[in-house]
Amino acid sequence: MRIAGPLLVALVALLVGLPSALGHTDVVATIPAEGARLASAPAEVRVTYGQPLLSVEAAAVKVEGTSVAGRPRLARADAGTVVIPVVDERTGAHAVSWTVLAADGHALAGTMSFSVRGPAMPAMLRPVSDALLAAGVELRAVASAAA
Ligand SMILES: [Cu+2]
Repeated sequence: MRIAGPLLVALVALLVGLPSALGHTDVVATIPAEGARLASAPAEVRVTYGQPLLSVEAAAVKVEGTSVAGRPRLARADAGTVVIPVVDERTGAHAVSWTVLAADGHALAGTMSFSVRGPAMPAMLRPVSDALLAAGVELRAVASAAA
């Protein structure tokens, strides 16, 4: 049986086009970006898909296994964006994971990570340095009283 050329082309185009037409959406961006190194913890994590989602089934942000995330939701102005509040400011590696329902009803899971390095060393060490200075002053006072 001979299939007419134009019909064959149309059939192939339809079959090739099907997966993307029926396929679910992908992550197009996250805030913070994957691998980002931040000076302080973000107020929230955003994961944006290329198409609107039905719902957020679950989401977590963990630092050394401890959850720092609040209740996740879809952004009011953009049903393609998952918003995960960060309610506990911690330094270190932040592991983000989520499961959403795409518009086609498929559950999509994803992960990403970023890190928070916290304040610079001098600021962190300032209280220690102040305490050492105060201790030094006390030691001198004791030494002069003993002399
Ligand atoms: Cu799908």
